[in-house]
Amino acid sequence: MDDLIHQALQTVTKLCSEYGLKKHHLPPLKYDYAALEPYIDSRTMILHHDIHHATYVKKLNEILLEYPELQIYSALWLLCNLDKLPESIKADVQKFAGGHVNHSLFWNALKPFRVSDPKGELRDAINRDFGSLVAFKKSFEEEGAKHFGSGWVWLVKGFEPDSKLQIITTKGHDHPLMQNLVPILLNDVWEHAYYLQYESRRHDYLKAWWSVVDWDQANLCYKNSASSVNEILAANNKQFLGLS
Ligand code: MN3
Repeated sequence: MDDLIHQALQTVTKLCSEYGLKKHHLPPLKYDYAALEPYIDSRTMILHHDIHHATYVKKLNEILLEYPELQIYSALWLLCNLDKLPESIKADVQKFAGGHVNHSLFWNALKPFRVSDPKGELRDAINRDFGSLVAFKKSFEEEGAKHFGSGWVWLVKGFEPDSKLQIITTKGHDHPLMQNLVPILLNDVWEHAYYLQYESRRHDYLKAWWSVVDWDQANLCYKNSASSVNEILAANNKQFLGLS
């Protein structure tokens, strides 16, 4: 019996160290704060990454302190499973997990060096569904500019292999997977993303932003071969737990 208890304790300890009490972390930027200038200034980058994004991560971890059973899930899983969370934390998890997920994607969608246009399959799909890259960019800017209040503008696709590309906007920090759509490219239209440099000229920011878009990253997202939200979330949880 003692052996059994000992074994059980060992298993629990192992599971806790492997799966439990995981914290969410602010991912470091892969480039300097000033690297995206003159399109995005360093002061905006410092505030955006080190204050705004860092606060979302801190708040998310604070909420989850009381809920060890939720600490084995990635922020994306939590965001896409709000209906499984206690009512009292649902709204805050939506804000802070969403903020963490979207900003992590956003930093990765940018790159400081001279960018080229989209290539291969993504370029073909853009031409097929929007007519041309120029027409796509114009629509993306327009949707981003007219979105009311804080939110994000996205290029997305469905899970079906022949699904068309679409431009959507989401409120707050909501994410396309919440409506069964796969994100390919995103831009932040919260005022904190542009106001220091562009003031109320959101459209100017949206236009300038193309100069720092990492199309290789968008291409990778386009090629995402997952067949369902659950498949993406399972892979994301594994990554969060360090199992992949
Ligand atoms: Mn932001």
